[in-house]
Amino acid sequence: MSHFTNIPKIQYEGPSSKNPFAFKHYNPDETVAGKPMRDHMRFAAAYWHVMRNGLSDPFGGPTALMPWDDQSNSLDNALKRADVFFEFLDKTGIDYYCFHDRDIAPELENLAKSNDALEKVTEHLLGLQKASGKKLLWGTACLFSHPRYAQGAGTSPSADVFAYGAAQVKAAMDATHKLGGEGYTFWGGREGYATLLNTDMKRELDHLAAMLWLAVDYAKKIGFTGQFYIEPKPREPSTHQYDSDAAACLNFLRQYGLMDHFKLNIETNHATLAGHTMLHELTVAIDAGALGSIDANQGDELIGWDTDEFPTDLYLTTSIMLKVLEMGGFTTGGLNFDAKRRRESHEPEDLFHAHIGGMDAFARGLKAAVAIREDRRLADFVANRYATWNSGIGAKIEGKSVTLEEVAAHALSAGEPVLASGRQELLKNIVNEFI
Ligand code: XUL
Ligand code: CO
Repeated sequence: MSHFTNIPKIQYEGPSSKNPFAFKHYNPDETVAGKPMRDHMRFAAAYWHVMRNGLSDPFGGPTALMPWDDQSNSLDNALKRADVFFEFLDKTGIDYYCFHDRDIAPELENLAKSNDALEKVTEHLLGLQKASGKKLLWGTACLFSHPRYAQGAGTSPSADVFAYGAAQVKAAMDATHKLGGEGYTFWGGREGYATLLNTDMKRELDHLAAMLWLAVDYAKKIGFTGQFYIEPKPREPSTHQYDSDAAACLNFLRQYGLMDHFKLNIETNHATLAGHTMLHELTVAIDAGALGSIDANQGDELIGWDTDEFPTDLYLTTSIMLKVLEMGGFTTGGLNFDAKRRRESHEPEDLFHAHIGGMDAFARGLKAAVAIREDRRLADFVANRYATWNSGIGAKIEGKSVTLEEVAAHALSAGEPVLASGRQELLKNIVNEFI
């Protein structure tokens, strides 16, 4: 039975098409820079936004029409939603999805019953995956919605809450493993503090690391070889979250010896909230060899919270794809639309417009990024800008084969340095040639 009866399977019709249910730029099987577009992007749909987001905001309740959903917390309702979701994946041509345990299955009276429901839904999802060829990009546990996590999960002052969270992680990892998930994500929604007056920060961070180590060890035990990710976000819901940005996450991973086991899942709107550009966060992650995956969305400059809009900004998608190409493409990761419709876009068809727009925006970003790289003017400029490091005193400093006295002697003999222009305006003009 179809739940999106008026919506066709979305096909590529090219830039001149006026059909709102067609791709104008995303042509999944078209080869760009050596591989099909679908493999560059590895698009994923977020179960929580597509199936579970009623579109409420801090001032008003849900508006989204979900005629397939009876609004009950029953297993039956959860199973039916999964069918609808797979129809959505089929019609949009999105190859991957991501979930939290509590999006796909209900939280019931106790942990044993919730675990049981999760197993049943997982079984059902496995059947849907096999029938469709769709794949799981990553799974995760929701350790932030239930009131028990109000003071954190891994960082809770209560060891029993930690244990409950760990049990959820175990079950969510089992589900992810069963579904052949290529990754497992930790987003620490409540892993932070509201005031240091009641907080032992060092102890909380030790506990958070302990949670991650338990997961790493458990993965080995069950043979889960997927990639672990941490997703940085600076605030909201907490006042201060420990995983505040890419640099903070990397510092945490290094401090607790977890660098070999984790990569970062970088989300655009979280970068914005951290006071960084997405380009900055991606650069920090890539330079550490730790960019794993991307939560694709964008924020609103006029609203100070995590608005999770669908990515439509071509400068943004171009800069993201420049970075993805620079690192040689995704391996386990992809572009997960952690994005929701606006509250007033409440009809089911808006789900399609939203994802079509995001996919087309990334297709244009990919093509622009490939052209910018082939053109080479940007890359050559950057390489040239550092030319004084290629020989002479620069090469000696980089090679660590010089003393401070020798460097000082160089400065004395070389005289006042001559700086070349940074040419920011020219470089922006060059980027604009391709967008
Ligand atoms: C919240 C957020 C999460 C994570 C997964 O801002 O981004 O949905 O992506 O827990
Ligand atoms: Co996210």
